[in-house]
Amino acid sequence: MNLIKLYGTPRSRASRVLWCLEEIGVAYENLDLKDVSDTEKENILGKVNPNLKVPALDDNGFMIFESMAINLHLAKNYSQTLWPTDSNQQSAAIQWSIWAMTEIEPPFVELFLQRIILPEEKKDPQAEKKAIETINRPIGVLESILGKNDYVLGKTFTIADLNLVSIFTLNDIVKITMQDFTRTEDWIEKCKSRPAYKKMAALR
Ligand SMILES: N[C@@H](CCC(=O)N[C@@H](CS)C(=O)NCC(=O)O)C(=O)O
Repeated sequence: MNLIKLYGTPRSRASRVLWCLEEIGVAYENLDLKDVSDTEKENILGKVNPNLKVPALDDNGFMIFESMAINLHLAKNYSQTLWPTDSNQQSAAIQWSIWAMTEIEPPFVELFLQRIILPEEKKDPQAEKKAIETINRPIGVLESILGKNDYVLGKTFTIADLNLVSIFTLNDIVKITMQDFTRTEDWIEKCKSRPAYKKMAALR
């Protein structure tokens, strides 16, 4: 029997994996771990991810952590559509997933700190300005790709879109202006209108 266990509350980066699992349609169990003690966390999560962070996945005894890596693993092993058949396209899916984590997520996290988390007296307008400048260039790169393609890798929705958009959902909270990036904005909305995304969003 297939036994996939996802560790992490839907109100965390585990939402990325929930979206992927819903796209694939495979049976899974979600262990929230929201209200567990540190000792319980160590005992339960520690066996899957010794970093004690979520998401983490137990795929029939194979333990894997890091949200993007988990999603690439799931797409590769369980989906005929999310994982491209062409080897170069597979590499491109990995490229965009790493790019999302390294070029897009950090400035969004900085903006989340500056705009949402920090108290007024700790806010740093320079850091906020820098984060916006930092993120605009890579979004421009995406904008030009989406001028040629419906989705990042071409005509169909793949794991590259899912991983990218799952990071762009941070903009639901930090709300940078997308006026120069209308194709990117439309693509984000198109991906978020998918039934699997909506199922995940309802779990949050
Ligand atoms: N790069 C990791 C980040 C994981 C991460 O920081 N997860 C947060 C929740 S969104 C967490 O587990 N925080 C708990 C902690 O830091 O103790 C990934 O994408 O999976």
